[in-house]
Amino acid sequence: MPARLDEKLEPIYQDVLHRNPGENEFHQAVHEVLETLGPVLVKYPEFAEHKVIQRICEPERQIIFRVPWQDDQGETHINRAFRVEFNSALGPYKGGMRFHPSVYLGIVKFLGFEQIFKNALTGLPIGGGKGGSDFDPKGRSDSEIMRFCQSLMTELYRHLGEYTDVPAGDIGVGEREIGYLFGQYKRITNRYESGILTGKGLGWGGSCARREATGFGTVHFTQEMLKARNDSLEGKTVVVSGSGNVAIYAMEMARKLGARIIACSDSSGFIVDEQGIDLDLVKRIKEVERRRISAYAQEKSNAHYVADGNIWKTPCDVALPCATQNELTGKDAKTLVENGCIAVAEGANMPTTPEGIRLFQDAGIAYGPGKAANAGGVATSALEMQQNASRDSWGFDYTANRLEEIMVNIHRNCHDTADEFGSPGNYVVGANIVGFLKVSEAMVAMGLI
Ligand code: NDP
Ligand code: 2IT
Repeated sequence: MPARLDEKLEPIYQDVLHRNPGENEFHQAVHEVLETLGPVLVKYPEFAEHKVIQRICEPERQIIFRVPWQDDQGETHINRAFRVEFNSALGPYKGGMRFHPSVYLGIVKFLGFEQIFKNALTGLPIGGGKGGSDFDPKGRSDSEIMRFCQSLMTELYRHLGEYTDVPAGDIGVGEREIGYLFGQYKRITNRYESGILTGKGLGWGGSCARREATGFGTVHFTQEMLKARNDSLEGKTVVVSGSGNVAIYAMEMARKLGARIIACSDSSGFIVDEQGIDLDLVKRIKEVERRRISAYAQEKSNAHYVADGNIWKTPCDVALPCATQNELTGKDAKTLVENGCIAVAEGANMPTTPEGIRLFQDAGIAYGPGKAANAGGVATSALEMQQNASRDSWGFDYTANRLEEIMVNIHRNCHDTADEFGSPGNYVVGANIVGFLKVSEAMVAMGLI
C-alpha cells in the first residue's frame, strides 16, 4: 500500500484506481507524481480549481487494435497494439512504441503519463503519448518483424501526423522496426512525411546522435548531479543494467567521461568484466548479431557470466538502471547503498520501485528519476522533428552538443525547483513540479481542454 497523499490529492488518486482497475504500473506512476504536488497546490490553488490534475490523469484518446500477421511457416498470429495519446497541451503526442510480451494497457499508460512530464522538461514543443504491442520479437526473423510492423502500421497510420502524433522506438523497437513502419506508412499514404516518426536511419530523415541520445543524456545528467556535489564520473566504477539501446550508449558516454563500466545485463543474466566492458564487443553481439549477453563471456575469457543473477549485488559507485520498470527493488537499493553507491540515474522508465526510491533518498545519495535522466532520447527526437520540418540535417557534434545543453538545463531546472519547494537535492520533486507547471499553465491558458 503506498503512503496516503495530501487531502486534496488522495481522492484524485482513489478515482484513478477506481477508473483504471488492474493497471498497477499506471497507478504507481500517478502516485509518484501526486506525492510531490501538495506544495504546488498551496502555491497555485487555481490548478485545483480548474481540475488540472484530474484532466492530466485521463488520456485524451486511447486506441487499441488487432494486429494479425503470418510467421515464416505460414501460421497466423494475432497481437494487440495500443497507442495512448495522453496530452497535447505542449505539442503533438510524442513517445515511443514498445514491443514486448508484457505490454498491456497499464504499461502503455504508465509510460504515456510519465512522457507528459518528461517531454515538458525538455523545454521543446512536444506533448505526451506512448504505444506498443504484446508482440514478442525474440527469435523472429527480419521478414516476420517486417510483416508485423507492416500490419501494425496499416491501422496506426490514420492516427499519425507531424502535427498530431509522432511515435519512435522503445524496448524492442529500434532503427530496423522504425524503417519497416516508415516504409509501410509511405506506401499506404503515398506521402514522404519524414515528420511522422523519429529514430529513422541517417540516410532517410533520421538525426545524428538520436541513437546515442538516451544513454548519453542519462550520463550527462549523472555528471551534473555529481558536479552539484563537487564530484564527477572520473575514476568511478559503474554498473549498467540492460544491454540494449539505452544501456550501450550510457556505457559509451560514461567511459568517455573517465568511468570504468564493469557490468551489464539482459533479461537472462549479467556479465562482469573488471577490466572494463569491451563496448565494441557488446555492440557486435547486441546490435549486429542480436545474440544474448552471455556470448560476451564466451568470447572474452577474463569476463564471467551469471545466469539469472542479480546485477545490483555487484559493488559500484554509480548504478544506471537501463532495462525496464521495477527492475531495482527496495532490497537492491539497500544492497547498493551498503556497497557504497553514491549516485543512481535512470536510463529506463520507472526502473526503481517506490521503496527503492525512498531508500536512496533517505541514504542521501544522488538519485535522478527517469523522467529527467532519460529525457535526452525524446529531446533529440524533437531535434529530429525540427530537422525534418526544415528539410535540413545537422552534424553529429552540433546535435550532440545541443543534447548536452538540454540535459544541463533539465538538471538545473530540477535542482533549483527542488530548492524552491523546500526539498533540496530531491530530483523527483524537482522533475515532477517543473513538468507539471509547464503542462498545467498551458492547459489553463487553452481553456477547458
Ligand atoms: P532495448 O530493447 O534496446 O533494450 C532493452 C534491454 O533491457 C535489453 O537488454 C533487455 O533484455 C532488457 N529488458 C527488457 N525487458 C526486460 C525485462 N522485463 N526484464 C529484464 N530485462 C529486460 O530497449 P531500450 O534500451 O530502448 O529501452 C530500455 C529502457 O529505456 C526502457 O525502460 C525504455 O522505456 C527506456 N527508454 C528508452 C528510450 C529510447 O530512446 N530507446 C528513451 C527513454 C527511455 P532482453 O533482450 O533479454 O529482453
Ligand atoms: O521513453 C522515451 O522517452 C522513449 N522511448 C523515446 C520517445 C521518443 O519519442 O523519442
